[in-house]
Amino acid sequence: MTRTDSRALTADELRADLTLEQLQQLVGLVEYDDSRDPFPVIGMDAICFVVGNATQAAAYYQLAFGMELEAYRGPETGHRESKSYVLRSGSARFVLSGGVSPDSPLLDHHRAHGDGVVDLALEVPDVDRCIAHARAMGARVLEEPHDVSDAHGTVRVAAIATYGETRHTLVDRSAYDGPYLPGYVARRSAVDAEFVGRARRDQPRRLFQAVDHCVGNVELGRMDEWVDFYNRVMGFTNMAEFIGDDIATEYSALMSKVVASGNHRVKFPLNEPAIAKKKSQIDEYLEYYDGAGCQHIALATNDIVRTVDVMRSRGVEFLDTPASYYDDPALRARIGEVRVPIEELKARGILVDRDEDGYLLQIFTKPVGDRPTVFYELIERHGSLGFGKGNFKALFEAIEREQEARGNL
Ligand code: TYF
Ligand code: FE
Repeated sequence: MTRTDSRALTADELRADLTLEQLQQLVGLVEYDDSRDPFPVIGMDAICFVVGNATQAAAYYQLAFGMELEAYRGPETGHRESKSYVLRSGSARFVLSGGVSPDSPLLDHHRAHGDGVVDLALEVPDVDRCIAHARAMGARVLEEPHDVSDAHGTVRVAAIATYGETRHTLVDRSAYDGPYLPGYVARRSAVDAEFVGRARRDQPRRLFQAVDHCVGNVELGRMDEWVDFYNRVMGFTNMAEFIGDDIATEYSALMSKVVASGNHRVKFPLNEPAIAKKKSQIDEYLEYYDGAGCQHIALATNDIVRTVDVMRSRGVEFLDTPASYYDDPALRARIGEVRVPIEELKARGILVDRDEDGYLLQIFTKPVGDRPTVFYELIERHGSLGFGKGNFKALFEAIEREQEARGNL
């Protein structure tokens, strides 16, 4: 069956106010035949972080990123070991966890890696089918399929290992209508509505609507192994965009390939360091994260200008782009007309790229934690299914200026 019907929407998107057309435009979905997919994926279920202080991180993501608190689990709900806050913006869900009891394993994770992504959880229609395929293809199964239930219903979950200490939890929540997962309680934002993108039309709009892609950094020479893992174990296909040897040695100091789930709802670029003139930004990440891990999360917005202005006004720092980027006649000619006057983009450092399918606007934050590891991208797509290939040079130069300021270049 070829489909782009409502079954392709996650349970959360069905509840949110996004149409399928809006989502297709935002994250670039394709039509595909799910009966031939050995590992059907509906979409991202959650991005789960371990942080040093989940209570304060939850406030940061509400105040600066305009996310809404929707669920909680912690000592007050009978879970004495750790605290977890579940935040939402459109279909994007973040879960922030921190250790409470001194023997919490989350504290060991944090000691090694600092704030980081532990789980790129996927919503799937059939957990058992995915795990059977993954196991047959040699995946490391971290959690066998099992049911978790409460008065709101039953969720079936399992987990497989990916790069570093990162995992993919697989979630079938089709028989559940409670807050996040059984064991969590509903909890609303106490912060002023001014800061939080409410779902109601008479309140301020949210700052982003979906997760566009999640990037992994892996060790030198291991990118192809992980591409192969996503191909074999999870049935992901390779997307056209990649950074090969040629670009790597010229300026980027990294190599990159992109894999995507059958419906393209989930896109995972994978980077490895390249031996280039300068110390790779990927090596800097691997050193400070103490291994492979998630490097950046791209958030899809339909108004990047407003999102950047609001986030900046709330203290989020973005990489700056030199004026020369916008004054380059070759760039001007290539990008042509875009939704926003170029002066507006220049004033904010928003990058533009165009390919045969359309264009995209994008901008990158500086690392959001203490270590030079995890950062965010904001992306507004208008047809382009790429990742901003035309911006790699300007972007990597901006990243290297930061690396240099940290004394790591
Ligand atoms: O996700 C991407 O491929 C783009 C470009 O260290 C990129 O956002 C690639 C590597 C990197 C930063 C950005
Ligand atoms: Fe990206």
